[in-house]
Amino acid sequence: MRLLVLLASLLNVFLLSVRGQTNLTQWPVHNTGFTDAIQWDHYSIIIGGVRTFLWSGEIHYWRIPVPEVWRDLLEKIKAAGFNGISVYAHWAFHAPNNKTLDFTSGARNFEPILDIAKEVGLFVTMRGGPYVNAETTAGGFALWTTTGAYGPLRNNDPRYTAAWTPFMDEINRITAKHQLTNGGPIVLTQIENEICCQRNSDGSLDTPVVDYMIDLQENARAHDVVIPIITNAPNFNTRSWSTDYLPGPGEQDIYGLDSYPLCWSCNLAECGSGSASTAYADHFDLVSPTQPSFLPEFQGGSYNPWGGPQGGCPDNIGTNFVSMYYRHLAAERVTAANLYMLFGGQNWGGLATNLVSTSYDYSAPIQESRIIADKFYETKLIGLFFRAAQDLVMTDRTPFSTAVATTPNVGATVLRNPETQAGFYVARQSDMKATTTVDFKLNIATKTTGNLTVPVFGNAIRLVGVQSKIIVSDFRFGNNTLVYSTAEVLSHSVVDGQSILALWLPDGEFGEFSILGGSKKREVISGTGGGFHQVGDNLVLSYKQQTTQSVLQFDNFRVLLLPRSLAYTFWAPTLTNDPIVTPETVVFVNGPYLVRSLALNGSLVAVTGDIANAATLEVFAPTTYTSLQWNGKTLATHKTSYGSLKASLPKPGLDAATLQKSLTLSGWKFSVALPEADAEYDDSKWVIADHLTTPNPTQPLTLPVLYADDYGFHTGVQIFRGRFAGEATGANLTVQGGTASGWSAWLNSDYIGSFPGIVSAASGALALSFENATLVSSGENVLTVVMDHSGHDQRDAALNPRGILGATLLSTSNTTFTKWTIAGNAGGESNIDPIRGVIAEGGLHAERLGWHLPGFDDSLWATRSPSDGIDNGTIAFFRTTSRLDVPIGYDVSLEFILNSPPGSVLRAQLYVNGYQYGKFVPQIGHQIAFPVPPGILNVRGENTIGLSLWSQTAEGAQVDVQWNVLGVYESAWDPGFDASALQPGWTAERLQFA
Ligand code: IPT
Repeated sequence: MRLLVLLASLLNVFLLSVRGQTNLTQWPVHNTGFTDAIQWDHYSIIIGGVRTFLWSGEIHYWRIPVPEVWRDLLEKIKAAGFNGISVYAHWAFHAPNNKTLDFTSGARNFEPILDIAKEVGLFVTMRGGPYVNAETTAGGFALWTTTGAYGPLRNNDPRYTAAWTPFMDEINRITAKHQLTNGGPIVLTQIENEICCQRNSDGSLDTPVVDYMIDLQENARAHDVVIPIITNAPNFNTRSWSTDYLPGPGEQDIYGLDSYPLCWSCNLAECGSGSASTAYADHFDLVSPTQPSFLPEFQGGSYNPWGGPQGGCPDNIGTNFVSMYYRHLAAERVTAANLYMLFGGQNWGGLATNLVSTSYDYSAPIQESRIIADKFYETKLIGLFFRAAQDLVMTDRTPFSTAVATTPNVGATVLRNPETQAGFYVARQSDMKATTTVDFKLNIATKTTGNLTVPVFGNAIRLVGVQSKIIVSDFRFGNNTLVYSTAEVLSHSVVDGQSILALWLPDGEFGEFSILGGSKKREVISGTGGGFHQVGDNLVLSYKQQTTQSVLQFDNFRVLLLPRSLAYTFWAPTLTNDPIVTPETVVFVNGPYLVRSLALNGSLVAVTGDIANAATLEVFAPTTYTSLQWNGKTLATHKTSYGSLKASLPKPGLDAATLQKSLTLSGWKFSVALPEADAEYDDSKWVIADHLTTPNPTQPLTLPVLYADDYGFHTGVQIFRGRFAGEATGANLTVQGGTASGWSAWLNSDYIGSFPGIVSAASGALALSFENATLVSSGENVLTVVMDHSGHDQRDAALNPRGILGATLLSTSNTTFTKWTIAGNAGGESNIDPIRGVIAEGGLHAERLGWHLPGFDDSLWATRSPSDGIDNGTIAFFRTTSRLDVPIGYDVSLEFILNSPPGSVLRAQLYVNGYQYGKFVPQIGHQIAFPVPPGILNVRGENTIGLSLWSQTAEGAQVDVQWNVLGVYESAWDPGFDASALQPGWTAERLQFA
């Protein structure tokens, strides 16, 4: 069977070269064999019989663990012209131990994100794992698999198979329930993530991996998942799992390539040679010619490494990147792509792998604070175009060439629809990183009007540095055709049976378009026009884009000319929730910061959305509609001379500066929080670390084994207490908490030293002297080691141990440790707080006893603020409450800013209503701003704020904690929902974890 498929595809490739690029019947149409609701071929994915440009963005429900917020995000995604989202699951998030699977508590029930996607009108690509990578701890592996007891992971080892099977059973049950054929939004599902490789370097099959992929595929099919299974290759070289390339077992339905041309973090040193290639078309022609050119991950931004700049690297990954690289996808004939990330969110609790800090903003189009700004708007320009350019779903390609442009070092890739001959000239400078401004004309071939050099009359097309433009030819909209347009198409809509075409240009640039068959009517009904020219039967308009909108009326359609500044706040909401958008369902709106929805109701046009400032709302609705409603309020509406409806949206009553003034953090309470350092501390309920062997492939330097994972603690701070009796002058300790982690040690309550942490090493080794500590004359001494845990490594490095690798006493009389005990998160794998989950907290005294939780009684604590801090090498905890009263009708983006005096060496963790939403380590890095979403924060109610403060020097430490208002929006989305179910409070059960 496989052989036949291979022969068929080879024959097709052969036919392609013999017959040229315009033969329509040469490419086979595939399906999974279980349904034809989703098909695919060389050109595109065909959903319900309709060829679709799948333009999607990645969002992780576990990085925004508040289901109510998912709607806000998905509405923003839809508004930017996307028709899909892609969702990684997270095995560790659902599986606190190897007997429990939780798909019901809080955000662990992720079915609402699927329901909301369906309601909003977005397809879903489900990427269930079991491995996901994603800069999350252990790449998403259930943390109990990191011990080594399940083998090296990601192969056919029966121990590993038995571990993942129940999780994937459930993922696939949910996937099947919500797949397209059952009325749901899921159209694709991915198994595993970037797994390499189908073959060994000598070409033989890598059977353990191949069998694993077969098992994963069979698991999906056994649960009636009938949609295509996709695979994502990490780079151009692995070439695995494609049915078109060296066929063999373990292949998936649709091959995809992940690509981050500017690297995936702003640490450019990570950019190996080759990762910067963007020659996707050649790659897909080689590896998956009978399948659509598909990027399951394409750079949406880049993650924030420890020590990197706050907010990722917006400099090289902003609007210019969007303009150049998202258009380049089209140039490479890509018709399915997913931006990783579209919304990043946060590594709250212990979610981060040790590469990254709390922020997973990713410089993504939607910021971690949920704010949308220029990058989002620039992405919207291309998203609306992909949605509107129906002929782009089937094109043949002529590679980039400067021959089509009249200026050196400028060129275009030409895409042509073999059925309609519609052309897409993706123009750019030869050097994608060139920063010069160039003007050029383009030599185009049109079906209707022959060869032309455009613009014919007006000023040349301009590219300002890293910028690309898609110049269309024979572009169909409604019953009309543009012969060409040097201004870019934004969208088109059909209202009262007449098309409206929206074109945009950077403010002040020149555009020209030609109307096939001309138009008797050529009326400038608003704003300015330009020069009209009759060319044969066609009518050409040449114009300079003003900073205002122009509206032009032709015989049977209307054109809006928009400058980029207004195109940013131009919206094209749809009247149905079909992700495949037809122009009849689109209504144009301009003005607001965000438009979420539009409905036609009686004579009312009901628009919902958000504004931060006064705006003018304009809607291009059918003539029978006479008034506008904004977020439920009917507005004084007037009809413009050209028939649109307009109304003023007054400046919202609340603004960021006013809210900022009303927010204070005061009334802090304080407690010391390191009683464990005392030799007398009762740790009789702690786990005794007495293992003399470990399943971990890395063997310890000394015994007993002090790997925390071997004792059921996988995340957060861990505390180790080693006892000894007798003479010793110091200790040699090697402690591994992951890169950027650190540790400190105390002997009988005396602080004896710290490893402050560095980004380049996962462990720190110190020879600590007992010189400044007091040993007991008789009885036991206790050495207490507190280790910060920055997360488990990814991929096969997930097994790298965390904990003490080696501990020896410096003693002339051979004194040795007699007993070790370990404390980690309260309850370990027993999951005592299923809502926040085992990943949420660590083993600090304050965490174990639940001091960070709402409802803990701190009335007997002293009054002291974190900015007063602590004055020796110890750990303390601060608590306060803060009430927010954000008025109904407003959404807010709030964050906490943490600061410390220069030179501070400390580790602080911020807790909001029991959730750890910030790790502040000034000696390592950048991050001082910690946004917290509604639902974690009560925007109408009381908030319990906690701060753990661990001084890593004998001098003590201070941290200043402040509110910061990032944005205030009058909004249709309500952040003030009741989130009490997500914020379980303190119970006396916590007392047992002392
Ligand atoms: C790619 C991973 O698939 C994804 O999970 C995430 O880790 C991303 O990188 C970086 O943010 S792997 C990369 C080598 C392309």
